[in-house]
Amino acid sequence: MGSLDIAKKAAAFKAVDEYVKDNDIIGIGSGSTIIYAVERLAERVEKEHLRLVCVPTSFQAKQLIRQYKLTLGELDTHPELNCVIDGADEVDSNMNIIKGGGGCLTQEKIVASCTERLIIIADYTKKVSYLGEQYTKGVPVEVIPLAWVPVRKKIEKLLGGQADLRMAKMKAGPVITDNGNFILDWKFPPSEYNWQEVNEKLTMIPGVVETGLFVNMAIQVLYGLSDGSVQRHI
Ligand code: ABF
Repeated sequence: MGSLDIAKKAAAFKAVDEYVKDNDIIGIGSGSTIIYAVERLAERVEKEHLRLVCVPTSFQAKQLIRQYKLTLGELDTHPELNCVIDGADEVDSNMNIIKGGGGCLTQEKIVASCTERLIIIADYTKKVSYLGEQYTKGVPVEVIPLAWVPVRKKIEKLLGGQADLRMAKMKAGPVITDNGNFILDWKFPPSEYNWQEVNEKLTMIPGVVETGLFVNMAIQVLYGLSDGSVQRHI
């Protein structure tokens, strides 16, 4: 196993061991790190006979829950979650987070809003002092398809930078989210941002569904290191 995977697994296992208990309703994030969390949940269910309900944040998460034979729940029946475990693309020193590199930002944010305990799991490369330091793809913004051009123009006029339509591999067409929408990746100019304000400005634009900026949402970020140890954000 490579050092990145050792780090992802360490963070994921730690989160499940520390934050999950019997009878919990757990939100399951998306991405590659979350796969290790689901693996650990399944191990604990088998060994400790935990009774858990898992609420997915994406099609991928739903498939994982099924694959590992965990109990699948939904927000209709479980609108309050004991905790949500999810990954991230980048986390700054104030725990402002960019998510949505994998395209699942809207459902991830909805599910995260249904708990008081959003726990982010990430490998050590995701920890930065300011957003944009390492992750150069920008802030993902999910948009209603018919609005993508006006939304792009408005973002660029309001905030500067460049908002690019995310394309599928081989430029086969735009990436379509689980909700049937497009994604603009807003490459923001270097500046000192108030990310809460930026998020509000973006979400006020008609046609914007949600952004990948998670501000004041996570209560903890666990960073896995290459030696298998885990560093806490706070
Ligand atoms: C999801 O998966 C996303 O919000 C984020 O874009 C990505 C992180 O993936 P990984 O765990 O593979 O780095 O959590």
